[in-house]
Amino acid sequence: MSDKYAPVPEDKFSFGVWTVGWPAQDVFGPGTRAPMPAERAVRKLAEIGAYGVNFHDNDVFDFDASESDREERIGAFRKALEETGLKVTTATTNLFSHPVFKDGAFTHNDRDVRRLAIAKVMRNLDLAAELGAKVYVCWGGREGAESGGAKDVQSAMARLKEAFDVLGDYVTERGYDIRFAIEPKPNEPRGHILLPTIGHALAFIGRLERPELVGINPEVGHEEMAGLDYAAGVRQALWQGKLYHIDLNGQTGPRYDQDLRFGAGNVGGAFWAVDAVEEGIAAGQYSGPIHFDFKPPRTEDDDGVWVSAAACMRNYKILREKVRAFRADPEVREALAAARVDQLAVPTLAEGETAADLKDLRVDVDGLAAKGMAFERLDQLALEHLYGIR
Ligand SMILES: [Mn+2]
Repeated sequence: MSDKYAPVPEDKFSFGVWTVGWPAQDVFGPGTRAPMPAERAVRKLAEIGAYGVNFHDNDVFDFDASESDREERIGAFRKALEETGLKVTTATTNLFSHPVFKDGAFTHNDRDVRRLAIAKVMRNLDLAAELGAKVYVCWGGREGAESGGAKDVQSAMARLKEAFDVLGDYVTERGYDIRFAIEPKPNEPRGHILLPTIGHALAFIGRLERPELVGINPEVGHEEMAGLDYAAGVRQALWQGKLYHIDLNGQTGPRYDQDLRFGAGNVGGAFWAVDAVEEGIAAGQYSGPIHFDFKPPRTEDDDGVWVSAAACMRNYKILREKVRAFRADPEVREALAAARVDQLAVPTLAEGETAADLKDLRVDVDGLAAKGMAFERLDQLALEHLYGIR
């Protein structure tokens, strides 16, 4: 459709190959759709207007592919990329599907599995660099446990740090222009996952030998599964210079990982997510792709897959328009000022003041306490923009 919500390359919309390619198997039943080779995902995504893709090694070739099969599958993937002009914005490793990773990868209790995991990432980093990926996502899907005694968490953190340090050395020695983005998730498939939230991941990165090489890839649904505010997490990551990638999708509150198309589920959260991401882009703090990591529901056939993928991009552009209109609305600006939002940017102490200057502070406590914050008017304006009546 050629309308103002149709995707254009400047939007930098990208998708995981595994999103549209998911055959829709779940805990209660087998897949309802045919497996999709990576090259078909690339061609169809290009057709609906995407800019780029992210891929796991095993989205392209099987875990146990022979060398010749691996080369053949990569060749078909590369050919589709070249013919469509789709970019590889991002790459990642499947460290969770094969039974060998049942207890995780970098933090598996068995050292041999940990060594295998690091080697698997290094091999796909070579391919990622060759295909032009700038970000390497690390989702520790099975780095965790179901029970308290199963995992020595302090040792697990040390092994996680070791893995990121080794991988940081590897990309540096190879001269790859690649940075890592840790993707937090609180649970599923493990009962509890290490680095469960944006905050845990940001704190962990500070302990690494090359922290500048590692940021985060926050996912809407993963934060909302933990009852957290995605937009606030994105903004803290921006403030810390650590938003290296984003995974957008939809979620309805704390429950299983729904992976709905972006814009579905928590609609208000999606509005503020776009507001936060666009703020980062405008400030030059985020320049990565607008990436979608969702799953077309098991109810959908192949047509439904592409309807839901196109809807992710369309919903982002609809919400971006609404966010821009909200920010440009004179009444909103007035409401923001009335709510004293702008005053938070003013340092609490004046230049030259020290803590001592606050010792004998006198303020009008009763007056300040009595004054309303006027947030309801501000939020109603946001809702009216979102509801489409302003
Ligand atoms: Mn994700």
